[in-house]
Amino acid sequence: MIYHLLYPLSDLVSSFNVFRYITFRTIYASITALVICFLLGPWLIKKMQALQFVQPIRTDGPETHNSKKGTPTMGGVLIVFSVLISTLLWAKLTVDYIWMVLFVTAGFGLIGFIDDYKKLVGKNSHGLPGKVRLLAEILIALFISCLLYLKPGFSSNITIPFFKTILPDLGWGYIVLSTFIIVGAANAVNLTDGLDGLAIGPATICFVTYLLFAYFAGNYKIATYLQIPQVTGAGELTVFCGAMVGAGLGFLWYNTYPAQIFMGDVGSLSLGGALGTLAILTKQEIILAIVGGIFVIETISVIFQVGWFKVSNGRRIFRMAPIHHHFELKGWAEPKVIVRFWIISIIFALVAISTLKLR
Ligand code: 57M
Repeated sequence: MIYHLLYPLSDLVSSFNVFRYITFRTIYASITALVICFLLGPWLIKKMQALQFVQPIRTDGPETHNSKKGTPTMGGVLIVFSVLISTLLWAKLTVDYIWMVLFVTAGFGLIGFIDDYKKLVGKNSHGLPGKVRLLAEILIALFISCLLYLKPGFSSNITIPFFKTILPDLGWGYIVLSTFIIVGAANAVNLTDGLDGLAIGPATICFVTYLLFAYFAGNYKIATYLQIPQVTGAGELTVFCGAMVGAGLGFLWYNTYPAQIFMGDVGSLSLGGALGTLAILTKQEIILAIVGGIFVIETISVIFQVGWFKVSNGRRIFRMAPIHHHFELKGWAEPKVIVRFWIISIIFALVAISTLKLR
């Protein structure tokens, strides 16, 4: 909004010319989201405590989690709120990609909010029925995927990491793939959010990576040089990613070990949904599996654990899945697991960025 209000006045006030630059607006979108988190965080923690929106702890989990009983949850409302406000303030609102990614962020956040609310108020640990939640996620992802597919000039080719010249055209199959990526990313982040800062750390690292991807895809010279798909308007998604990075750091300030608040499904689903949508809009779809490698590993650990449990009549591969619990049960202190997963996440991000140079 600030761009639309102040940039037109740059003839009168020359310093307003700065609002035309994506880099400037990205930095201030990040700072704005961070400040909102710092201002509202303490109030939200007290509010959730007063409303008794606190996390029930399952008895079948690692014993170290029992001390977490009573920790406020649904802190994801702070992430979603600060990202929405900051993006609406600093992004160019005539770019449809901004509304698409905000729609998914808010839509998945609402699904998570309803799930959390039913768990906490309904006192039933299941929340929304799994099928209903999955259907709602698929409908939102499908809507955006169809909207994108029908957008004039949209390409249904996908980018294959390491192979720049191979750009298979999936046709309407792109709608299926992008729906799968958005829903899959949301649920992968959701599974990962099982230790203090374990989801928000890697998610923030992913948003920094897609901040770069969005800027490169939206810049004709850079996209041509790197031989990546040039996506007109994708550069504005850099501002959204900046807001997400600011919100992520702001939430981490309270979610770091020992957590004062958990993000809840409202946070994990909105973060993952946004990440999946960014992968689609920037035409960097498959590389999300590398950027979000930690989320992939966590999800695969569950698939293998449950699958092996079934085929081997009750035997387990890991001491407990997702894999972060396996390391906890091996005796790693929680902060050790968390920071090591962050380090691995940074390595994944660096490898993903390096593939842009590889031809
Ligand atoms: C999402 N939720 C956390 C918090 C967070 C199929 C199976 C793998 C499903 C999985 C599951 O229940 N996943 C749900 C993970 C929960 O966190 C809440 O959920 C929100 C995210 N959606 O924001 O509100 C617990 O995680 C801990 N936590 C922190 N700090 C944080 O910042 O310590 C969360 C955020 C919180 C808190 O203890 O209560 C979760 O773990 O449930 N199930 C599991 O992950 C369970 N694994 C399991 O059953 N493994 C089995 C089979 C099914 C694979 C096996 O290995 O044999 C584990 N989780 C729990 N207990 N709670 C282990 C048992």
